[in-house]
Amino acid sequence: MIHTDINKRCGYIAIIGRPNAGKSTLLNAFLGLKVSITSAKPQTTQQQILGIKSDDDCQFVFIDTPGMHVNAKFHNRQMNKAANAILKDVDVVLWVVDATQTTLADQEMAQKLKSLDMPLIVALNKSDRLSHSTLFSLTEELGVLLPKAEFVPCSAITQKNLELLLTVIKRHLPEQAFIYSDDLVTDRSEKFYAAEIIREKLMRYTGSELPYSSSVEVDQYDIKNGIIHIYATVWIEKESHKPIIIGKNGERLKIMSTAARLDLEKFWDKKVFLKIWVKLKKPGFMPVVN
Ligand SMILES: Nc1nc2c(ncn2[C@@H]2O[C@H](COP(=O)(O)OP(=O)(O)OP(=O)(O)O)[C@@H](O)[C@H]2O)c(=O)[nH]1
Ligand SMILES: [Mg+2]
Repeated sequence: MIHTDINKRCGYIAIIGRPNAGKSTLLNAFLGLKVSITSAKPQTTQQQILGIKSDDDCQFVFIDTPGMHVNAKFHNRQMNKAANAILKDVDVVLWVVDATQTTLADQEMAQKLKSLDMPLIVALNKSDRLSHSTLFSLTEELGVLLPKAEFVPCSAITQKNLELLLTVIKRHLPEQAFIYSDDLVTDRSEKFYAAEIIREKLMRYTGSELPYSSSVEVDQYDIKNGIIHIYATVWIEKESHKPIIIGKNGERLKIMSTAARLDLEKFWDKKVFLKIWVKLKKPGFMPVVN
């Protein structure tokens, strides 16, 4: 149902920050649902994803973004360009900082964000691993660089201060009718979501270089007798990557498939049948983007 009432608030919130800061974990915690994949490896999120939270009187339209690098090398330039572009069109910017690992790059990011016109909220994330005094000094340090920003120490994992963060964000959203239907949680297709969840398992269960050089394509998605059937391919660049994904007697692929299936069943609240193939990319091959 599309709402037309006034006295409601609705707006776009860009979630930005360095890779691995916890942006996607925070978005999922806000929604109470995994819409965006997460992992301990940097550059897990590769494309912008909308996550929509609709309360009675407020619709938060979050845009999860790939991690930004302040000093961008070539392969990250495109990602930074995309992140910079969204900063022009949102109502609020939520900068997620990994408070356990602040570096000079965060100071540089603060300098960049200083010139923003829209409200800036700084989430000092991973506070579950820090003392009050450390959080206090970090707030003071960044507060000097960003005098207009609002700082909220929080933890996406323990959910600490997430309600407070939402209240602070809500104050800055414009009064207007909801933009999206209140039962929509993401803008992405089922095929995209399934491919992302499989990619998450690759990120989580395999070594460092492999997930970045492989890609996932969902070849088929349909519902038969109330069961969702998904056929997917993991495209790899080298034959030597195959055993890494498949594992001894297919064990690792089995573990990854099961983990992916359980996530998909939880998200859709339906039974899922999932079949994954691992195939070698041919030179010049570009998989279809779901
Ligand atoms: N201890 C702790 N760990 C967290 C918290 N939030 C996120 N993490 C962990 O940080 C890692 C990165 O989380 P992501 O949500 O994937 O980070 P991201 O900022 O989306 O990363 P990219 O998509 O790569 O830019 C994961 O291992 C999370 O479990 C938190 O509040 N506390
Ligand atoms: Mg992410």
